[in-house]
Amino acid sequence: MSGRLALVLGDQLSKASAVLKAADKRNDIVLMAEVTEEAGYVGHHKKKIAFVFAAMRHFAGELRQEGWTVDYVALDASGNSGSIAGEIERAVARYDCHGVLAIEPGEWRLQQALLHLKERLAVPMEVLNDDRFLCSRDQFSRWAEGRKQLRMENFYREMRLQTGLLMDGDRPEGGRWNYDRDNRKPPRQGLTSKGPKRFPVDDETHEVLDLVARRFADNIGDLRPFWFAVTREDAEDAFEHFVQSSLAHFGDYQDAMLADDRFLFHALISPYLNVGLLDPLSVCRRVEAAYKSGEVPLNAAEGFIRQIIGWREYVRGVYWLHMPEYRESNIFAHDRPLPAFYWTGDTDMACLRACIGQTLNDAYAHHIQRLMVTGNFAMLVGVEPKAVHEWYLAVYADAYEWVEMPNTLGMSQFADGGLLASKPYAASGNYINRMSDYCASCRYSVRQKEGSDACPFNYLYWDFLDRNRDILGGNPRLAQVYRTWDRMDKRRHAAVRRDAQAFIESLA
Ligand code: FAD
Ligand code: DLZ
Ligand code: SF4
Repeated sequence: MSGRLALVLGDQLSKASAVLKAADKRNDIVLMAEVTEEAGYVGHHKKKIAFVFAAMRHFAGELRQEGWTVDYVALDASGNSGSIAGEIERAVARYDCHGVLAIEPGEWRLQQALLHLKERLAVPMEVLNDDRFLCSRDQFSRWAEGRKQLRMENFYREMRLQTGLLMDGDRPEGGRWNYDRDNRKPPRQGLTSKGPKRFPVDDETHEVLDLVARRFADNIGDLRPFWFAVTREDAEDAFEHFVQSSLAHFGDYQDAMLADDRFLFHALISPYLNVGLLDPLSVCRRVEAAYKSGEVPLNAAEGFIRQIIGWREYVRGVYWLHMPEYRESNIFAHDRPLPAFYWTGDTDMACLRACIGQTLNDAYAHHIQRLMVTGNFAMLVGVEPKAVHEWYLAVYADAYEWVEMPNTLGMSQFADGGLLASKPYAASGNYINRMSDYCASCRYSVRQKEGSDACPFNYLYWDFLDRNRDILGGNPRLAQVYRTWDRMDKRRHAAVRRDAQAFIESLA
C-alpha cells in the first residue's frame, strides 16, 4: 500500500495550501484532474476554462519540479470518469492509497459530492479548512451568531483588528475606518490607465487553448487573445504592475466606467486570487506598504484592502452560512428570462452593449459594470435571480459560487431581501451617465424621462420601486426616494408604468 492521495482542485493552486502542508512529499500522491463535470456545471466562458486548465497544468509542473509525485488526469485522458469524485475513487484504487486528503471545496455543490464520496470510500478522507481565507467558516458563524442584521462594515472592522492592516494600535489609520465617500469620482476627460499586465502564451498554454477550442467550441466568449497570467510568478508580476501603475488612482476612480478604457485602475487579480496564485493577505500587506512608503494615498490603500479583507471574506461567510437555501432567494418573485442580448451584447443600450461586449471578449468586467449596469438592469426588468446568477457564474474568469452568488443574489439583485445589502443597488440613467461616457454614444437620450427615445433605465427605475413598494416601502434608506415618487403627478406615474411595460414586453 502506498501513501495517501492529496487532492488539489483547480482553484486550490497554492503551494502553502493546507493539503500540501499536511501531505508528505515522499509518500503521498497529488491528484489533479480536468473533468467534464467541473468544466460543464454552467456553460463557462472559453477563457475561464482555458485559464483554469492552464494554471492547473503549470502548477502540476512546478510541484513535480519540487519533488512531488503528481498524477495529472487531463480532460482527454482515457478512462477519465468526468467527475472529481470519480477521479478520487479511480486514483485510490490505482495507487492502493490508505487515505485521502482534501481541502473544503469552494462550492456547496462539490462539497456535497465529496461528502457522499466519503460515505462510500473504503479509506478515510480528511477534509481540511481552507486557510487561504482570513476568516474560517466557523469563525464567521460565531461572528454572525445572535446578530439581528449582518453588515459588512462591522465585519470589516473586526478583520482590520485581526490582521492589524492599516491600524494604529486599535485605531484606524488616518482616524476613519472607511474612505468610500472619497472614492466616487466620475471619470474626467482624458483619463487613461496603463491597464493590466498581459502575458505571452507559452507552449503549455497553447495546448490548452487548442483543447478548449476543440472541446468547448460552442461555449460563449472569445478564447483569443489570451493574456492571463497562469503561474504564481506571473500573477505576482501582474499585481506589482497594478501597484505601481494603477493603485494610486484605484480609490478615486473605483466606480468610473469608460468605453475605451475597460479596466481603468482596477487590479484584475480576482482570477488569480480565487485559484490560489495570489495570497490575499500578502497582497494587502504589499498595498499597506505602498501607503506607508508614500507611493499611494490612504483612500486608495484602504479602498483596496476593504475589498479583500472586507467584501471578499464577508460574501464567503454569507454563502456558507446560508447555503443551500440561499440559491432560492427571490424576494421580488421575479420570473422573467434573461434577455438574449446578455449572450451577444446585441442591444441599442450603449452601456449594456459595452459591458456585455467586454465581458464576452475578456471574461472580465469591473465591479460597477457588474453591479450598476448588467445587474441593475436585470433587477429593474424582473429577471429570475437564478438565471442572473447562472450568467455571472458562467461569464467571468473569476467566478466561483462562494463569491459570485452572494454578489449576484444579494448585492446586485437584492433577492435575499437585505441579508447582504441594506438597500437595492437600483439606479436610473442619471447614475450611469455621471459615472461613465457610455450615454454619449447611445441611441437613447439619458435626459429624456419618457417616450420611445428616453433612456430605459429612467422609467424602469421608478417602475421597479413602484411595483415593489410593499417590500421596499418601509426601508428607511429609500424613504426620500419614495417621497420623490409621491410628489410626481398621476400623469407621470402612468407614463412610467406604460413605458416600462412596453419596454419589458419588447424584451420577450
Ligand atoms: P478590483 O476592483 O481591483 O478589486 C480588488 C479585489 O477586491 C478583487 O480582485 C476582488 O478579489 C476583491 N473584491 C472587490 N469587490 C469584491 C466583492 N464585491 N466581493 C468579493 N471580492 C471583491 N468577484 C469575484 O471574485 N468573483 C465573482 O464571481 C464575482 N461576481 C460578482 C458578481 C456581481 C453581480 C458583482 C456585483 C460583483 C461580483 N464580484 C465577483 C466582485 C467584483 O466585481 C470582482 O471581484 C472584481 O470586479 C474583480 O476585478 P478586479 O480584480 O479588477 O477587482
Ligand atoms: C472552474 C473549474 C473548471 C472549469 N474545471 C476544473 C477541473 O477540471 N478540475 C478541477 O479540479 N477544478 C476545475 N475548476 C474549479 C472547480 O470548479 C472548483 O474547484 C469548484 O467549483 C470549487 O470551488
Ligand atoms: Fe445606458 Fe441609458 Fe446611458 Fe443609453 S442613455 S448608455 S441606456 S444609461
